[in-house]
Amino acid sequence: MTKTILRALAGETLPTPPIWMMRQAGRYLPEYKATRAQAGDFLSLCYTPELAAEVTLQPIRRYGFDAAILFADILLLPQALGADLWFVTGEGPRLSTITGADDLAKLGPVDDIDETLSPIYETVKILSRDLPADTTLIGFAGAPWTVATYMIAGRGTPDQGPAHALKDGDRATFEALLDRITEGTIHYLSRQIEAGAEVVKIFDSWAGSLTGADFERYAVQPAARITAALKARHPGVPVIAFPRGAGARYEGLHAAIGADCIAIDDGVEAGWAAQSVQTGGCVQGNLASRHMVTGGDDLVRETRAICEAFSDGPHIFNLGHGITPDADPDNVQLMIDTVRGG
Ligand code: 1CP
Repeated sequence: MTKTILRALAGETLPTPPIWMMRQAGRYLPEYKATRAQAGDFLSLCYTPELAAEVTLQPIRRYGFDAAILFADILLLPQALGADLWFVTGEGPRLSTITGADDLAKLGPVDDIDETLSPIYETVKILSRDLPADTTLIGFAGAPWTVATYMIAGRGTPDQGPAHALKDGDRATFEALLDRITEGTIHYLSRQIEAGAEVVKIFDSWAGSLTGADFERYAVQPAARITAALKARHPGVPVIAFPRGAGARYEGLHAAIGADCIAIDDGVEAGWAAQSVQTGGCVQGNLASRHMVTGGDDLVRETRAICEAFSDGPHIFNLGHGITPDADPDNVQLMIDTVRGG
């Protein structure tokens, strides 16, 4: 096994951590904006395999990252399950809402999702053919809780209020929705693996708003169920889990989820994470995305500090969350040079 990302995920401590970046294909890159304009709109970009593969490859060509992440979105699965989905330019995603059992009953079966999602599998196939031999291909999906927050509210929300309200007010409908998304995610990620994804990542961007027993029930357990099902069907394919905002609850998550790698945000200190999280397996993340905007000495110092903190165990260098559209592409190069050159 020569790919550095796969070696780190298998638990190897490497002298230089492999590197990729959340949202590495995105609006901070002029070449992304050009291809997106060619596609017309964001969803057409996602569903046109040649163009989705092209934007996935752009940051690999420019920077030589060790991994490429499939270009798609976590909200394509809800659309495949029958939700209406559209994107309002400058604002973000909009979906039909789920406020009770009647709305849930309108969703379609998991068996039908490939009718919508087959172009995504085609993108994966193109990428597994066209990526450089040493670049790892990562597939992904949203975690059930995070996907549910968008399906319930019909949009992104600062506090996930509508999802918490359904959970606390109509638990049966909420749990049935989570189950449907969990089953859909297992199917969707299995198909990505069959098409050529070598690693899969589960994005739980809003895990941090789950408190008490809800964190275990609705963040940990669904991720564990997805991971176990994938491991049964595709032994040897590593899983990265990203329960963003978990704080002290990051401790023990490798074992609780069964994941090969836990991605951590920038809300925890790297030294603490090395002691408390990395002891369970590979870690990834932690550099604040704002350094890609501000650059300079702070970026170099923080990048070195993270590499140093995680140098005694398996580590993949990454940001704590996605790069933002106002980032400077030169700062990304500075981060990479710092990781690779010291
Ligand atoms: O205008 C544009 O070009 C759209 C911006 C954009 C992009 C580039 C969206 C809309 N999605 C994406 C791609 C995307 N989304 C990827 C591709 C691969 C890569 O990382 O390079 C991935 C992995 C995602 C995942 C995703 N989508 C998450 C989880 C990760 C995270 O950032 O927390 C979430 C929450 C979404 C929903 C979504 N899609 C797009 C936006 C703007 C949002 C957030 C909406 C909100 O909460 O308000």
